[in-house]
Amino acid sequence: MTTKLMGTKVQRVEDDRLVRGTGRYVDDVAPDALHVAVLRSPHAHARILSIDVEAVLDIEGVHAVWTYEDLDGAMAEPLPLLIPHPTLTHGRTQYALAKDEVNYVGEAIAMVVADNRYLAEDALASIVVDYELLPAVVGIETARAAERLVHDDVPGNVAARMEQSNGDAAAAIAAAPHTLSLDLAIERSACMPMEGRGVVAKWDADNGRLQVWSSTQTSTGVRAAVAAKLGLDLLKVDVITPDVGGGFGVKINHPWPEEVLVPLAAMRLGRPVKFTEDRREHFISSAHERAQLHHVEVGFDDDGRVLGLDVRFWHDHGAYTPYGLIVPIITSTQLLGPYKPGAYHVQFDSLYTNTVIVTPYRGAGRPQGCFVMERTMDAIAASLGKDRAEVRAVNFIQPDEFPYDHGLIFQDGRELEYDSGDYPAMLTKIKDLVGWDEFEQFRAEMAGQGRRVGIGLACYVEGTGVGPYEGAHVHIETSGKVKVATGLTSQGQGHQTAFAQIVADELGVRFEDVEVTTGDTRRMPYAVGTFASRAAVMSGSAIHKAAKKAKEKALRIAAEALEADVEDLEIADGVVSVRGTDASIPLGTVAVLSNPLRYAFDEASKAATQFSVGDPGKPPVAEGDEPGLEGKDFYSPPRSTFASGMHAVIVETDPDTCEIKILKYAVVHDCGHLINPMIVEGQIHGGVAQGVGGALYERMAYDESGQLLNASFMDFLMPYVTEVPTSIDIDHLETPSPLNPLGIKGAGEAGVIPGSAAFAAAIEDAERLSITAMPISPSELFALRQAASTNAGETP
Ligand code: MCN
Repeated sequence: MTTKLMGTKVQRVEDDRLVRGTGRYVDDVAPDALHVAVLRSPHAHARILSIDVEAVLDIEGVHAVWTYEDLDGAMAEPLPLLIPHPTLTHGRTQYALAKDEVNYVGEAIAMVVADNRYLAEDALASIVVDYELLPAVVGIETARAAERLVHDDVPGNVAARMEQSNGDAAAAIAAAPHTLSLDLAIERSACMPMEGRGVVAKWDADNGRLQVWSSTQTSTGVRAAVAAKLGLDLLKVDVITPDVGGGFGVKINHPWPEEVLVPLAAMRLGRPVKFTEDRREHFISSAHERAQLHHVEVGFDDDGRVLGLDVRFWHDHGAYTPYGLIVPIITSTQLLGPYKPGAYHVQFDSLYTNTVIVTPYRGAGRPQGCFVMERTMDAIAASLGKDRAEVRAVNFIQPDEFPYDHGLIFQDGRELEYDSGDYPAMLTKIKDLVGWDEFEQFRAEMAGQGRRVGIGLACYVEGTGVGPYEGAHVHIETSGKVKVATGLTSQGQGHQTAFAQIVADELGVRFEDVEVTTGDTRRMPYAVGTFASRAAVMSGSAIHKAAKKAKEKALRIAAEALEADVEDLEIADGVVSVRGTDASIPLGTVAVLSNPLRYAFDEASKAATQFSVGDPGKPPVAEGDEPGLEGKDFYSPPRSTFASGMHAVIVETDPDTCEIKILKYAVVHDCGHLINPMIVEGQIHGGVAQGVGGALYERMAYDESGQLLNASFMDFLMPYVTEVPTSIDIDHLETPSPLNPLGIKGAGEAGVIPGSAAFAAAIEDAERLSITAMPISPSELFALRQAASTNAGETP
């Protein structure tokens, strides 16, 4: 009897290899490749008057130096705008190499291909660029003021203005017994995967075939872009994503300039070519996120029930909009969290600034939305003198109200309709886990020792598993081993383990016998990518369906071989047997029987001969079946599935130094049925660590001229292990999704979403100060204390 693996803590198969240093990353591919170095703009906004590359050509070891002038065909066109939107009336994307103008420090201007990176980097110094400097637009306030423009033809620096509403929010607020206004800000930050971006290309001129290895979250997206830009047929381009040292969203944008420039160089030079991003490049030439200013108007009743909510916000989009409006659209819809907002109106402006582009970073607009809504809940509770958890509870969507339609359109263009959840049960769990009701006693004890503590709570709902589709291919070898392929990529989420669990359960094979490949267009050419916490829902469901097909075929063939009815068969540990008898056949032998050619020529066919299945010349493949023991299928959901969670944190603030210490961090999480609770908890741990970074440490410090002042790990503060909680108390709730066969919802971004909201609440509770902007540093907390005591007429 094979034990079901769904829901069990199976050890990750990836880890042994990775922790021993035997992973294979893009930079490990083609050690003999030529290297690319990119000349990047030192100015945030400038016209390029001339570029002189003459001196570079004389340098020994340099194979090529190219600027925009050397690009032709589709390569000379701007990079694609991946997700257009009707309101994105002024979308702009950059060129692979800048044409005429640069719009942020770090924008690619020229490339050198040389024997090695050292030579290529040195050669960049010999390129002479004549710039006419233009005034830079840095920060949301400057962009809004529009005294100067990022793009001459974009009035007001507004790339897009979008609004949605459900009901008449203004009227509801005007009629409400209580009202509040809040201004809330989140600063710009970015994800910092250990491995930066990277790409390698090899051109096989004899076969007209291009092979590309990319550290990407979408190998099929890169493939489509490379083929289109270089004028190649899709079937002549393979994109392989080997091990990826983290993506966290930034690697979903594609193609990066280097992702098309490196293949172009490989084709032109007939040699393997490589680009590996360094850390400084990651800071100034990949992508950032998060920066938004928000204005909230809310009307509510005596219980704290929201009657009307109006949110206006401004999104810093950086210099270009390659990924469309996904981030602000997510904020505008997902800020509603688990609540019924009464009448709702939201409007945002997506603004150009002369800074690095903005694309989704884990959480993608949700940390901002959660901050806005949870700050609003806390403000309502404070104004009514009510318990913060109680105010949340009166606003919850109730378990019997699902599916719950918010009357809005979500990021995927479909209705914002929650599929399932149980927010009251979750609130009970988080209160128990963190000790909410006992906290005042703890506060008093701490105060007795001269210590200041505070508690904060934040709730969120997260749309996960967005479409349109993912596919899977399950192939049973004659050895009985099972090879599974799905097209989306892995950056550390443990897909090889979780997907193997699904296949082992469905097929009845041993977990050890299943091997999963992701992100290789040679194995699965149709796929979308890994983002929006969609792999478990999308590929998990597709794999489940494909395994089911393979199983049905195996049972059909085995039934004929065993002269039994399909209904009487079962598969366990990779062997098909007739229930209640000794008759059985290994799946590997069924695979032999499924393929007449293999039967004739394959050594493994001996097994079939020994098994004696009747006429060896007549393969028992049912009429209409294709040869081979495999199953292929796709999954396409009707709409997103909505996971949810609640975080609570207890902090201590130092009365003298303003240091903020985490005493307890608790998480209750609902991602439907869990495939692997250990992986999900690992995802939560990583997310919480990023949430701590976003709340207390990480920000992009631009000066007025658009120079990023902290573009290194010396200056950009990422939390070390010493700054993240040593233990996180986690409890799960499983409200299955009715939208997919396994009842799952996504989990990959959840941990990061409520970080800023929960910390702001806890610090506010400890300090009795209003916290309206995150992240918050000890010196900012000190300034707030000083301002408060000055206002109160005390000596600071
Ligand atoms: N899982 C599960 N049961 C569920 C849901 C998920 O066991 N009910 C497991 C899945 O099988 C998968 C993991 O949890 O192994 C995450 O699944 P999912 O929520 O589907 O998220 P994705 O796999 O699509 O990963 C994307 C998500 C995003 S959007 C970012 S950003 C992110 C993240 O995952 N980047 C990561 N987690 C990351 N983790 C690592 N180590 N590195 C990154 O770059």
